[in-house]
Amino acid sequence: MNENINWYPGHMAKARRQMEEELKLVDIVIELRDARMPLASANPLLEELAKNKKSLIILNKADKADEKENEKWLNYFERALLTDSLNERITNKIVNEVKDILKEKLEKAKAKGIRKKVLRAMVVGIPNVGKSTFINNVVKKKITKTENRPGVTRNLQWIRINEDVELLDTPGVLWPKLENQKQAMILALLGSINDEVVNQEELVNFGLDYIKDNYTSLLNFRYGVDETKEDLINEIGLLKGCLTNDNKVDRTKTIKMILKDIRNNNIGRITFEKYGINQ
Ligand SMILES: Nc1nc2c(ncn2[C@@H]2O[C@H](COP(=O)(O)OP(=O)(O)OP(=O)(O)O)[C@@H](O)[C@H]2O)c(=O)[nH]1
Ligand SMILES: [Mg+2]
Repeated sequence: MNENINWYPGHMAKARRQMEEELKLVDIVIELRDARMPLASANPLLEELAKNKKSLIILNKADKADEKENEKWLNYFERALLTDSLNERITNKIVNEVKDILKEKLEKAKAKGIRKKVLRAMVVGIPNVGKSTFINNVVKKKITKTENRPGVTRNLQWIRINEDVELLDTPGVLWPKLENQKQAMILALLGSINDEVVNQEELVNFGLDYIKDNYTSLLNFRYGVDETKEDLINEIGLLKGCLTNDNKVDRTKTIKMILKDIRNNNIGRITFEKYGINQ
């Protein structure tokens, strides 16, 4: 079994302190989660941070998740939106929702004769959930750096959407101890934990087992594999011709390929935490 998975490098602790400092300037916290893991991608540190603030949950990468599950999760949360920050135009949806949540505050300020102030939203979430992509989409410019690996953003950065809304991009943060190791595996599987701290073979087997049990036939469609076989990595390696020079299955290469397929949705739209199970 994997050693306990944990990933809390120094830059995350630093980012958390900086976010706490910025919090007093902020009207609302926009928490990005991954629609494929709406609970595992919730960060308890961030919930604590935002507890006295207005907040909005965004289930991002909705295009990668199971559509039926998306609808169920959307109903589960009191205030949430589904987004595809890569392909959808989300500016109006986000700005309108933020203004609606802050309506009372804006009206009070107006009643007191205070000039409408700039609304400030802090965008937070675990690594690689799509915070910087989300912000670029909302502001319709490529301002922040994005990449498909965790830990890309290292500094806090304020970005103006228009004359009345500003967004703060923040580095992805996890928390010092991942208590729930099943959720830690899901986080690692979907790319929010550095691959170097997790046994990749166990990770891929965990993913294959889940897909086989919850989305029967998808593995067969993708690889032509018999899902009842014991060692699926070996079977898939054989079928895809992932072989070493002496014609044995190249496990490392096969594992990398499957992991990429899972993360890039090549197997299908899969939600790794189904609504109503284990919560
Ligand atoms: N399909 C899809 N891909 C997305 C979406 N949002 C972000 N991505 C991709 O996810 C990867 C990570 O995006 P980033 O915006 O860098 O994520 P981040 O949360 O800022 O990551 P850190 O700064 O490392 O914490 C990139 O390859 C994006 O293109 C989405 O809604 N759908
Ligand atoms: Mg980022």
